[in-house]
Amino acid sequence: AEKFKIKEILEELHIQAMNEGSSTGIQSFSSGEIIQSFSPVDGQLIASVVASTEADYQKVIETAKKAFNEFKQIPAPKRGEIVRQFADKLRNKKEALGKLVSYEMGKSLQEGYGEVQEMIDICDFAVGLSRQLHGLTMHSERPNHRMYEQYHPLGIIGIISAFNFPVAVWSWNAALAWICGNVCVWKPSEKTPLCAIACQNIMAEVIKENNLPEGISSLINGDYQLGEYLTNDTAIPLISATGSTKMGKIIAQKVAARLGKSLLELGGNNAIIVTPNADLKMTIMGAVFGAVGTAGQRCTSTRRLIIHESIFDQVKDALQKAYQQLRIGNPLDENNHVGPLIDQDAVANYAKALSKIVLEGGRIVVEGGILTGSGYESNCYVKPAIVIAENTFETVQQETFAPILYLIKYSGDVTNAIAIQNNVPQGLSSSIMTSNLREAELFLSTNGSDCGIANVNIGTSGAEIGGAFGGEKETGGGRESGSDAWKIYMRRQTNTINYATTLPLAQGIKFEL
Ligand code: UN1
Repeated sequence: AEKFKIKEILEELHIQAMNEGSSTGIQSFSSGEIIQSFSPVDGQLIASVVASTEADYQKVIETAKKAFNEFKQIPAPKRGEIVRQFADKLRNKKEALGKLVSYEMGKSLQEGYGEVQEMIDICDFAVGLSRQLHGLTMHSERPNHRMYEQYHPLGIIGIISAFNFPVAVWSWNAALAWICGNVCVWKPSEKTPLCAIACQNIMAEVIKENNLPEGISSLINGDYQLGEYLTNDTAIPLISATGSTKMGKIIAQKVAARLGKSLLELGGNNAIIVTPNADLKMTIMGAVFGAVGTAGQRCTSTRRLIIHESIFDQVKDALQKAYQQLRIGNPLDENNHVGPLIDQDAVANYAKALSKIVLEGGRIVVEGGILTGSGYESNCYVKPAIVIAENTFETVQQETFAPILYLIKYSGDVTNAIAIQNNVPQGLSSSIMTSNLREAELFLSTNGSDCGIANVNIGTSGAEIGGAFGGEKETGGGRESGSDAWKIYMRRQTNTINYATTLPLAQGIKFEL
């Protein structure tokens, strides 16, 4: 394997982290506390970043306001051209940015590149969309009247993103927000500030090369306090936030209190139903990737397998075998399947969930544990675990961001499995493994999965950008990325035009002077 040189990668991405906590596209500044970014891969300090203060925040917002007044005048297809140029640069930087994602966040190199690919894909989608921000034309009930609707930009979009997808989730929001004529202020996770600086630097080049107003894309680094400035600020009409349900509930209430809009993408508790008609080879592949990919730190990670009793032991044995083959270690080494958790807090949460579920009556099938010694110096590496559990256990009802898979038995027909699948507070992703048409269609029907994502013969994670992404219940209800998710980044206006010489009223009301 080629040697990994972080210095060269930081250089290629123009990261001089110390003074780059805040950035308005051209200027970088910051005067707050120091955030140190440690790699969970080897525990090394990668770089330090100076966080933004409230004064820095105010400066960012003033710049963003000015930028919006200019940017909204640019025709949407021209804004699409800006996003096209951004995607071009991402294609050139895919390797460096993918490596930084992998090193700062800890996901496998393949998944790091995959995340950058997701950015490129959403940009392509947004470019096409920039010529398709369609509204409808309606027939007026009055003669010689025309009625139609149009979509206008909203303003400054606040984007709060999580550590687990440190670059892709921002780009789903930013690419759409930009083609819609908005400007963006990004508050990334304080666990992955360098990935954010790298993305901001790439977009800053596009801004400079096109002589666009600074402030189309801004970055503020720091802790939850900066997120609060955004959520409380009436200058921000839309907050798009990805993270825990706990965080989402706080944001939702704060934004609602000022009648702002929010787009929330929160916790999942995703299940695969395995019926007697499942293709077991596909099931094992889908379940193992879903449970241990990104070390179980995707909001779409597979947490639960709901297996029919007639094949329960067979599936369990096959999973045990598959887990024996998993290689845990440095995610930059492409021979490894499972990398580290993000930090030692995450390791503690993993350990807590495993000891609690045993007290609740869970039976360990594949033992977990924290890895130490050579190659595991960061103390962030854990063994993926499998536990036979009941859906009603408290631990099973909660999302633990770690590679723990719960096996749950069902009997009778698939309606029982669907009831178990829906019986959790979260509603993000779900899937069924079956080649039986009736089971599959029932699962997708109104009596089926209550999640925002429902798949057949595919695992719960790894959604494409073309569909709307998000979920119901405690997942927060937001939809981002594909389909018509762009509409939330715009305000809809209904226009009625009278080209008659009289003034007829709607509903046939007569009013004469
Ligand atoms: C997330 O974990 O926040 O469907 C996003 C997937 C990815 C996105 C996950 N495309 O797993």
